[in-house]
Order: sequence, then structure tokens, then C-alpha cells
Amino acid sequence: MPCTQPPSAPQHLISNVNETSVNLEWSAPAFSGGRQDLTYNVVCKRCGPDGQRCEPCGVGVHYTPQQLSLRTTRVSINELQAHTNYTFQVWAINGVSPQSPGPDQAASVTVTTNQAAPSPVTSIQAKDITRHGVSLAWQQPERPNGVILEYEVKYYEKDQNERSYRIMKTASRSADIKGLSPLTSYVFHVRARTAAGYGDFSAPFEFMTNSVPSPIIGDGANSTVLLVSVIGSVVLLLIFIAVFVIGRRRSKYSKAKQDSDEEKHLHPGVRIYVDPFTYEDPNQAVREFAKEIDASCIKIEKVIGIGEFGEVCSGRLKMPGKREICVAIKTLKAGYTEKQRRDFLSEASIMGQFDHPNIIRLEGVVTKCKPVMIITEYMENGSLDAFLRKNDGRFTVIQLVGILRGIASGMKYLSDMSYVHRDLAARNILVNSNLVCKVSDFGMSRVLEEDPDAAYTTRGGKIPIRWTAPEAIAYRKFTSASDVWSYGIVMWEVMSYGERPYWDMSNQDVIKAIEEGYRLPPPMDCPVSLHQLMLDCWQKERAERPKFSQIVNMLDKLIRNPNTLKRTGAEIPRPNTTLLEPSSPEFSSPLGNVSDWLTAINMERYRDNFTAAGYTTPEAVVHMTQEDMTRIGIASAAHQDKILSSAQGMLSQMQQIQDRMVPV
Ligand code: ACK
Repeated sequence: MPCTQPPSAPQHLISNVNETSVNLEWSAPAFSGGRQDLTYNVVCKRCGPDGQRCEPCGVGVHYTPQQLSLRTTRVSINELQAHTNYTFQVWAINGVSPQSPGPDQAASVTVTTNQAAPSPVTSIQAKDITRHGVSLAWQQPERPNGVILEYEVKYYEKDQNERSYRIMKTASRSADIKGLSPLTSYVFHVRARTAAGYGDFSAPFEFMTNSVPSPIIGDGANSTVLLVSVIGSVVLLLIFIAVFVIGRRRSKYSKAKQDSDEEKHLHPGVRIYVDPFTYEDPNQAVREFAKEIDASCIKIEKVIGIGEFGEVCSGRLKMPGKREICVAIKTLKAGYTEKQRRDFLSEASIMGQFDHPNIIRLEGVVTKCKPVMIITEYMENGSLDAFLRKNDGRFTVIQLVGILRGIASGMKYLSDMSYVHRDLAARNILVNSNLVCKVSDFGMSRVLEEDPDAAYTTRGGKIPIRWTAPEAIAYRKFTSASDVWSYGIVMWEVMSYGERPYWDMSNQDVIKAIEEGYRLPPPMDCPVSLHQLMLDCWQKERAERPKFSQIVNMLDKLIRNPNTLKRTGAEIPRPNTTLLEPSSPEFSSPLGNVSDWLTAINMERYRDNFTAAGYTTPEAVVHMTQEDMTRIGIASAAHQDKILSSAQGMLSQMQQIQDRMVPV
């Protein structure tokens, strides 16, 4: 027999960076060396800003499933440092590799991690509990991911609604909370902020204030009071321990229960958005949600645009003790009415409640002198629609899907907070120098007044017709599901590099065409899977549209399996400036519904599993993996195989149908 040899390098290594995590995927080497014992080792190197001077990443970096002797062709690497260059090598190894190690057995990729918010604060301690206050202290988060600028303590009475909470900010790792009611249980959460934004809040920390004044130690005049106080304190201490232990037990229980729930329930810090117009005094909302900035900290440099309320400028913000940063400055023009001032500042009260990498970050407001200003982070590449038009055809499909994923993630956050945007469109997305997209434009009146694409409806309201779901146009039913419709239009704008949805059709014609069941066709070179997702977002029945969490998952899956993005339908000659007819094969599933299919393959017992996990269309089912099956509760390997092989058959049937598709 000939000698066996070391394998050649893994092929097609691709990376996907998500904040401080990196996913690597590759395919098997072209040459296996004539052996079956192929595994992979991953080498991680941290490099200087120029990508040179690399050193081993060391401990602290986590690899899933593992770093060495991998049998899979993918690995997820977590807990990397933010804003850092890394080079990863993936080595193909077999039993004879040690005989002849060489660089031709490895593939490598270099990435830069993004910014990441700090990890949650974990250990909080209460010191000096009194009738009306408590001193809290905590440790720095395990992974600060940057310099901690401040901590925020959120607290509320345990028996009260969590929405009536109070916030205290501090630069140190302790806080003296005052003004509490005696003998009352309070819940505290602490979170840290760096230049990348806020981290998650800590788990709840509960305690009860004292009922008796602190004894005056050394005053022996009234030993009875002292004795009562000491007994009282001991009893309270026992109550406190009991409350703490029960609290801990309960939170452990609820965590176990909630693990399968939506993300918003997992993080006690994710709260519901508060409409600033529900405040009797909207200025109070501004004070609560936006930081007042001294005008002397701001340098206006140039005008970059005109908004409804005045000029939009770029400039610099230098707060005492902090680094200077680039900012965008929205100004309120002179001669404004009180209502205009309120409407202008409502955007800051809304934006100030959000904290997410795909939502534009509010730095603060200037209200104490004129002009009144709203200061936000600066987004170097401006609005997404103009940016795409300027860069027509320059991005890979994966980059475009990355853009869409960012927007969907920001929208998921907003919908988790029960905020409905109402004017989601590429013109209202901003792009920074790293191609990170952030949702912006949160003014309430703006939706109706400022947007040049908004038109008056028969009911008198002003609505951006081309981006808006039919039920929102017809009877103002604005929900996260109508935002999903708009998101589908944004997908179309992105994949067509900023083309105007429905081209030069009039608003009336658009409304009529949508009502008759027509939909936008796939833009040129758009993967079939993405156009299908758009069509799902444009379901007439809003309950049938995907949720933003499902859209994020779907896009993640497409990014992980780039092969699913290869089919573009380009082989079908079709003018792509004509709407799709309602009867197009792409439209409704040509393969019937999931329930019928499960019945046909004698697997109807899993119908509820599919429905509960959101796999409601054959298009969604055909891309499922074995892991997905396990996740939705199909434990039997034989059943998994049966369903997967039938789904494969369905996929090829689908492809045949699409190949037969005719121009409409
Ligand atoms: O497309 P643009 O350059 O991006 O023109 C508009 C203009 O101001 C009027 O809204 C730009 N703009 C708004 N907010 C920001 C921001 N945070 N960073 C950079 N540009 C911004 C927008």
C-alpha cells in the first residue's frame, strides 16, 4: 500500500463577526491524504492595530464546540476583545500530520471585532441599610470591553409596577440610595456603560428597608429603645436573609422557566418603551431619558442636512474627563412654538430609552440655551438609501445580508420594547464607517409631517404609502407586524441598491396593486431565499408575517449557510420592473402547507412543534437542519431522518418549479 499523507488545507474558510464573537466555517480539504481520521485545530492570534505583531490569544477565549480535534467544519469563538484584530488559522490534521507539519495544511482569515457593551454587573452588596436608604456596592463587570464611563442603578418598590422605577447614575462602583420608604422591599438592578453603550442589567437584587431608626450607639440613657432596636434589627436581618434566599430561588426558577421564552423575558433590564406624550409635562420625559449637555462641550463643524426642525450638523463633543467624539447635532431653528419644541425634543426622549448597537445612540440634549440641540453619535456614511445608490453593485451578497441582519436586530429590540416605528425605510437607517446600520428617526410628529415620502390618506393622516402595510394605510393599524411589512420593503431597497420601491408608480396605483395581490419582484441578482422572506413580510394577513426575532434567525441561518444564497433566479429572463402577479409560483407556496405535508409523511404528531417554532411554510421547512429538529422537540433520530429526507425532496421540487417560472 502507498504511504498515507497529511491533508491539504481546509477550503473556503469564511468568517462572520458578531460584536466580540466570530463564527468560522470551512469545507473539507481537497486532498485527504488517503486517510479517514481528519480533524481540525483552530489557532487564534491577537494582532496589533496594523494587523502585525500577533501573539497567541491565550486562555479566556471560548471555543464552541472546542478548539482542538474538531470533527465539525465550524467553530464559534467567543469572548474576544472588542475592536481588536485577530487572525485565525484552521489546520487540517490527520494521524500523519505530526510527521510533516507545514503551512499548506492551514487556511487563515483575519477579522476585526466590533465594539461590545460591557457584560452584566454580577455581585451587588448592600451596606448600611436604614429606614430610608441603603448603600450599595458592586464589582466591575467581568468583561468591561472598554473603559467604564458610568453605572446606572435602577430601582423600584417590589410590590409596585416595574414601570415606575427610579434611576441613579454614578461613576463609582457604589451608590447611596436615599428617599426610600421604611419596611419596604426594593428591587435593584445595576448596569455599566462604556463608549459602546450600556451592558445588560444585573439580575434583580432585593432587600427591605428598616422599620426602626438606627440605634444611637453609646447612648446608654434608654437601654430599652436600644434593646428593641437590636431585636428589631435582628428580626429584620432574618427577614432580609429570607427575602434574599427566596428571591434568589425564585429568580433561579424563573430563569429555568424562561430559558425558552423570548429574549425580552430573559433580560430583566429590557423594559417597555414609555411614550413621552403620556407625561403631563413632556419636559419631565426629556429630563428623565436624555442627559443635559453643556453647550460649551460641543463644537459645530459643518451643516450636513436639513431636518424638519432645523439644520443637521456634524461636530465634536468633549465631555469633562471623556474622550472627544464625533457627533451629529440636530438643531431647532429660531422662532419655534412651544409645541414645535416639545415635538422636537420628543425624539430625544424616545431615543434616550433605547440602548442597542443597531439603534442610533443619543448622547444628550442642550435645552438650557439656544439653539436647542439633540446630540447623537455620528454615522460617517449617512442615510442607507443614498449610501447604497452611491455604491451600486459594490457589495457581496453576504455584506448586504449583514446590513439586513443589523436592521432586523435593531427592529427586534424595538418591537421587544413595544415600540412601533411607523416609518421604517432605508432613508431612516444610518450607516457608520464599519457598515453598521442603525435605525434612526424617532420623532412622533415626523412620521406624519416631515417625511417627503409621506402622503395624505383619505382619513387625513400622512403616511409613507410605499413602505406601509395595507392595514396601516386603511385604518391606521400600526403594529410591529406593520413594521415587518416596511422591513420587507427595506430588504427590497437594500437588494436593489436603493431603487425606489414601485419605481414611478403613483401612490394610488401602489395601493391598488397591493390590494389586488401584486408584490415587488426580486431585484436583480437577489437570492431566491431573500425574496421569499420579503414576500413573507408582505403577507396580507399581518398575523402570518414573520416576527423580527424569526427574521433575525432566518438571516443568521442564511449567513451561516452561504450556499442558500447562491440561487438568484437570474437564469429566468424576466423584466424586474414589473410587479409579481398574485398567482406567481413564488408567491404562495406551490407545495401546500406544512400540516398537509406532515400528514402525508405520517408525521402529523409533530404539527404543533413546527407551528410553535414558527416553521409554518414549506419554504421555511426545507432549510431546517438536524439541530433545528432537535431544538423544536423531535427527539427520534429515525423521525428526524424521515422528515429531513422528505424536506430535501420538497426543496428540489421547489427548485424545479422555480426553474419553470415565466416572466410576468
Ligand atoms: O443622507 P445624509 O447624509 O444622512 O443626510 C441626512 C441629513 O443628516 C438630514 O437628516 C444626516 N444625518 C442625520 N443624522 C445623522 C447622524 N447621526 N450621523 C450622520 N449623518 C446624519 C442624514
